[in-house]
Amino acid sequence: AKDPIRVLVTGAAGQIGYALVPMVARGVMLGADQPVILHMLDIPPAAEALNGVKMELVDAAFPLLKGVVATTDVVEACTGVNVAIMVGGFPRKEGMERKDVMSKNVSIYKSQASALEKHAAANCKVLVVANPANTNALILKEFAPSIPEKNISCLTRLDHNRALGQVSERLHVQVSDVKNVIIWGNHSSSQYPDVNHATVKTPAGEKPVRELVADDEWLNTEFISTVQQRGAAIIKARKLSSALSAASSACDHIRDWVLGTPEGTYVSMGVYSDGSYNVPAGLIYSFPVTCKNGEWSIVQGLPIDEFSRKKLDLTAEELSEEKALAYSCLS
Ligand code: NAX
Repeated sequence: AKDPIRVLVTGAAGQIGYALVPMVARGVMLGADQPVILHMLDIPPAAEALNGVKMELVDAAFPLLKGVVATTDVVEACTGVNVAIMVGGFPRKEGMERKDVMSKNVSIYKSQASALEKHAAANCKVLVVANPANTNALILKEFAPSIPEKNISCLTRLDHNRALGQVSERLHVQVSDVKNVIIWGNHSSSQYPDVNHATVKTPAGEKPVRELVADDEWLNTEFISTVQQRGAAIIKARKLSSALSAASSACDHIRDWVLGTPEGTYVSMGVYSDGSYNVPAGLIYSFPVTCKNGEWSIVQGLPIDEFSRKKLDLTAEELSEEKALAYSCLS
């Protein structure tokens, strides 16, 4: 039997945490034959609720779940973890300045970076979900210099999956037959959902999404804004932000990263830019990637038209501004 993998979920008493931990315990993230030990972190005001989640995990009698650590101590939470899903953060409340929210998250991600750096297993893979996800991941990277930058990422897979979902609804095809949409840039409304390289599996072979939709106007306007604004639409409908789809997408992100992407398929991940596609180096930016042997690589050589170029640059500018704001919170 395989040795258990230790998975940290921060913010585990929150709504994404509540959807995510049972998925991890059922093998949705790391495979149906992979035992796991869950480490759950939250802050003291949520300690009792966190313990309630632990009770439910025990009650669910998951065969793959070999242990549960539920704690408000960041060192205990980070010790020995192989995978860290950072869902905890400071939410933006009505009337709050962007800078105040940034400042709270910078201090959270700075201290959690240090704890991970000192106490996580070597080669721990980190996924930041909490907003501002790209910039929180960047702060984490800066304050955990001994964690390889290849091991730090942020979640844009939910946006990617939303784009697949929109194409599938529009064309009345199975979502599993749609692939290679791309989310470029920030996990915010400046992101660019790009279908220029996306295809659909049909009985006559793979066809470009642009050819099948045959409505460039829709693809260049409504499709993009629907994906960009989907988070807000969920809040309006549910009076709560996306949780099950965020949790499921976090599982997809880690599963593909650890176990690999299927041949010919790419997915979107927020990763440290090396300057590919003329995106400024030193930002955590969402790119198309493929994964093999536990490592992602950015898909190279995709042609970028003028329309796309502008959108890639716009979301990069927003990320540069966020980065500057985050750094101004440090001084
Ligand atoms: P909740 O407010 O339900 O849960 C957040 C939890 O984090 C709470 O239990 C809170 O006590 C805890 N927490 C706060 N500070 C902490 C700290 N320093 N250490 C550990 N835990 C801490 O929010 P939820 O709906 O679960 O969303 C969590 C985060 O995901 C938010 O930042 C949200 O904006 C972000 N999202 C990111 C998405 C993405 O695709 N990247 C999509 C979904 C979601 O909006």
